[in-house]
Amino acid sequence: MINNDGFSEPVYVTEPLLPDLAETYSMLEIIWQSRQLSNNGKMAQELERKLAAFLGTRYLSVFANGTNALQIACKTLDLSGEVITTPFTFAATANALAWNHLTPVFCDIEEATFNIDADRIESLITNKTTAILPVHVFGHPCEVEKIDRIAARHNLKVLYDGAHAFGVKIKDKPIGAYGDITMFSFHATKIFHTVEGGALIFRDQDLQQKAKCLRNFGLKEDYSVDEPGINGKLNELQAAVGILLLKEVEAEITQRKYLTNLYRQVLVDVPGITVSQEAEEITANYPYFVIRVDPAAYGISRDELYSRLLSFNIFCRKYFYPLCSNFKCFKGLPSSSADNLPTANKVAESVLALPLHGRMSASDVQKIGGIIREIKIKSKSTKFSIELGV
Ligand code: T4K
Repeated sequence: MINNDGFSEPVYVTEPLLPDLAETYSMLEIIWQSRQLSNNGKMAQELERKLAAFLGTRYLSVFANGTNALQIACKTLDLSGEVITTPFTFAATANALAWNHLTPVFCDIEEATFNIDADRIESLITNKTTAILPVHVFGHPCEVEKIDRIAARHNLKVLYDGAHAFGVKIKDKPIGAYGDITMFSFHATKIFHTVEGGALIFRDQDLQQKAKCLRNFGLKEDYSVDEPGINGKLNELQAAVGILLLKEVEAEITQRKYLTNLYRQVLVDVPGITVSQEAEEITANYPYFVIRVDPAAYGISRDELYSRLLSFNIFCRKYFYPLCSNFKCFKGLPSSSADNLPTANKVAESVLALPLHGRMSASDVQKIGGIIREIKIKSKSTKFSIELGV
């Protein structure tokens, strides 16, 4: 039994946006009649056209998932040796490099945005460096102009991991307009999704043609293969989900913006809790609501808050803890040392993503904020105790 003040049903960090079921059946009927289930069928092509228009680009292709899209992007850009990236990201970013036999070189992050610290990138460049792989963490744009200038000076490629950045703009310029390639994830937990899926936006048509060939085993028109590719195709059923959800995504972002601002209001004066503020000149997409917990001022640690919230049926996520640089497979790298990454290590110990999705109501957010405030008040007493009512 849960505390009376908690939720009777679990509240998860996110919940997927779902297409209208009747419309989904209609799309399935079209697919059933065509019997084309995969291999760049009509639904996948229509989704690509619609997404290109929505995201303001000419060169967009869809893939089986975001990780697979990143792996294909590395091959498309002919990367080798070392790639400078951030440790404060989902495992997929560094893993995609490792799967291409590339060495991630971890760069520290900015405390304010959680993004790669562009001012530290140049000191990590060696004669083995071929690219920079920054992540627009939680949809907040990196210092794209600075990064693109560094890349131009050192003749490096720039591959952006924009898994969280769907629809984000900088001064009305689409986020995919920067760098050589930008990846978006269409996983079910994202604001726009195709159940599993992803996309790449390319600087030019040549890169797009190469990636499309690699997505289909590397097969050329005569069915020969020059460069071994992989199976990275998005199937027709998933593309249909994407076509339907594209109509819903603006409403989803609007509701998330409303809830985000509400969270900010409810939590802004809770000692020890830091909330993000609206960034200037950015069209944001509100994929996550991430707070930072300062144990000295809040009374308990991030990990204790995470556990206490579970007892109220609130399931948060510690995005992104542990850092990629602290994973067993990357820990031995020289750039993984804690001395090289002081800010990233500090931030990873304090972040907590609270539930945020378009099916939540204002009262859900007020209730979660109220519980976090109440935990703080109770933690003032020397011996912390909350009546769990179990
Ligand atoms: N780069 C970055 C920066 C990324 O964040 C990601 C993925 C990638 C690259 C790779 O893109 P993909 O290859 O995934 O396209 C989730 C997602 O699986 C992952 O896509 C995402 N980032 C990451 C940040 O979050 P988990 O392990 O936290 O997901 P999970 O299963 O715990 O889901 C979170 C909550 O969502 C659950 O508590 C309940 C809810 N949920 C989840 C699913 C899958 C549902 O209600 N229904 C569902 O179907 O990784």
